[in-house]
Amino acid sequence: MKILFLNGPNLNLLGTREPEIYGRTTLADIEAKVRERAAKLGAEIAFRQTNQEGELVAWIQEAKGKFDVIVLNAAAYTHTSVALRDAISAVGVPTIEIHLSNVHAREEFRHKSLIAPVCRGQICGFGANSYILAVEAAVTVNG
Ligand code: CA2
Repeated sequence: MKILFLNGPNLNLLGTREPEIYGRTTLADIEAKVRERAAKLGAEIAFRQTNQEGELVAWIQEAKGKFDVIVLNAAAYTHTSVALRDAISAVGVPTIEIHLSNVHAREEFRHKSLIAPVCRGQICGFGANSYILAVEAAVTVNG
């Protein structure tokens, strides 16, 4: 089982800014926790971050045949990107949408996810633990 974790814009700032919303854990800390949990469950992972929408699209396309599941925190592109939605839909690799914060309890523009309809499910609101829950969901995504 191979899981591709993709992180979108500004998530490289985690732990350094707005700790009241996003906590003090850095993306590197999250990656370490994900690797630990994945190893216990016998899953292999790749963990990437980019600020560019097109790079996320390219990584989703390249995942076909290489990864069993994509776990995607598309950050702000969640709410805006038809390109990401089309890529997820076209490639057909089961994709789990995740967020640190509970997007439904925040500003109205965060309530709408353009990618949710083409994802297997959504995990949000559990801080860094959303990523660990996603590892658990990913290993059972095909039954
Ligand atoms: O809660 C999440 O994981 C989000 O995907 C985070 C995005 C936001 O646009 C989504 O609505 C929900 C924002 C990521 C920005 O991360 C920062 C981290 C530290 C300081 C500033 C931004």
